[in-house]
Formats: sequence, C-alpha cells, structure tokens
Amino acid sequence: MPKEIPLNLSLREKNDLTARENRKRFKDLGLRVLNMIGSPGSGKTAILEYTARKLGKKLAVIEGDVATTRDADRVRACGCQAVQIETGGGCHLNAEQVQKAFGQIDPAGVGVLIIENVGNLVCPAAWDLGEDAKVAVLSLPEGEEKPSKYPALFVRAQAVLITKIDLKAVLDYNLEQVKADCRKLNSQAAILELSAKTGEGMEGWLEYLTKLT
Ligand SMILES: Nc1nc2c(ncn2[C@@H]2O[C@H](COP(=O)(O)OP(=O)(O)OP(=O)(O)O)[C@@H](O)[C@H]2O)c(=O)[nH]1
Ligand SMILES: [Mg+2]
Repeated sequence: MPKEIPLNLSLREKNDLTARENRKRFKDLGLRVLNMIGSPGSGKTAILEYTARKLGKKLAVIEGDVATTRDADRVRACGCQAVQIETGGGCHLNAEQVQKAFGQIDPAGVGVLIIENVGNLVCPAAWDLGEDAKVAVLSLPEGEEKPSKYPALFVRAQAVLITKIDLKAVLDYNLEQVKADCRKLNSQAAILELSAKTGEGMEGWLEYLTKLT
C-alpha cells in the first residue's frame, strides 16, 4: 500500500519521516548503519575499499556522488554489495534516496551498512538518513583548521577518522592540535588515525565496526 505523506510538510520534515522508517527497517534487520561524511577526495572510498576487503559480504555500501558509478564499482570490486546513488547535482543524500537504494541490497548476512555521502563537509551533516551514527572523515591534506571552520559535522559525529596519516611528515601536520579541536567540539567522539594506503591504524577502525555489531 502506498504510504501517505501529508502535503503540508517541509522537505526536511518529509525527510525526517522517511529517515525514521529507514531506521526502523535497519533495526528490524539487525543492521548497524553509518553515514560517512567528508570533503571530496578525503579518502572515504579508499577506507571502504579496505573495509570491504576485510569484511566481504558482511558489509554493504551505498555510495552517493553527484555523477558516475565509479565509487560503487570500486567498492564492489573489493568484495561487498554496493549500490550507487547519482544525485545529478544534489550536494547531499536524503532519506528517500537511501530507502530506494537499500531496496537493491540483499540484507542476508550483512551486519554493517555504510553510506558514503556526497563529498561535502557542510550539507550532508544536516540530513538524517536513518543511520545509527555519523562518521566524519578528515584527511591531512585538507589542513588543520577544518574542524574549527566547519564544526557542524564534528559536533554530530560519533567517530572522526583522521586519514592519510602516511602524509604526516611531508605536510608537517599538527595532529595533536587537530585532535584537541575535535575534542573541544565533541568530547564523546572516537578519534581514529589511519591510512587506507599503508593500512596503518585500520585495525582500530575494524575494531570500531566489530563493536557496533
Ligand atoms: N596518501 C594517501 N592517499 C590516499 C589515502 N586514502 C585515499 N587516498 C587518495 O586520495 C584520493 C581520493 O580518495 P577517495 O577514496 O576517492 O576519496 P573520496 O573521499 O571517496 O572522494 P569523493 O568520493 O570524490 O568525495 C585518491 O587519489 C586516493 O588514492 C591515504 O590513506 N593516503
Ligand atoms: Mg568516494
């Protein structure tokens, strides 16, 4: 039966209703769901490729990009289900897009669903998709001031993945300052340092995922 949505709701209210439906469906299926958010090129898909190689079919991924199916193709090639959403210009995913994309996933045997949001440090943080937690991805080449300049994501994230740490020496990056800035915004978030390129710190991320399930 088609669902009834009152006409006078704002876009945000409609989104939140659908997000609630998603959350219930995920819970009923026993799925843990993460909404991964970070700047374009911060290394989100690289982390998912690594994760897919380790978790295989226990992981499913929904990819959000403005255009192309490249990220879903990359992650699928590493051994898990992956569905691409092309927003055609939209700078963030919404709950309805996720609901439709999830319809293409076979949940049997899947423990964790990770939604890679459109590369953007601002807009995705404001839209609920029905996830259990938002995960911020912050890469060293973006610079040290990003958490302070774009706080909305870091305030809401349950985990901050500081990635591309293999570049620390070249970039002369003040990791301790960045972690202190993150903690100032959100004292509860787990902060993990890692590199999808060298694998350094990735066991901490995999452990974080294991504890979710
Ligand atoms: N040195 C280094 N490079 C990395 C690392 N992770 C990703 N990269 C590189 O960073 C670039 C962007 O990586 P992606 O994983 O595509 O980034 P993304 O966040 O998914 O990008 P969008 O989907 O466009 O937002 C690629 O050239 C990767 O090879 C890392 O840990 N270390
Ligand atoms: Mg990507």
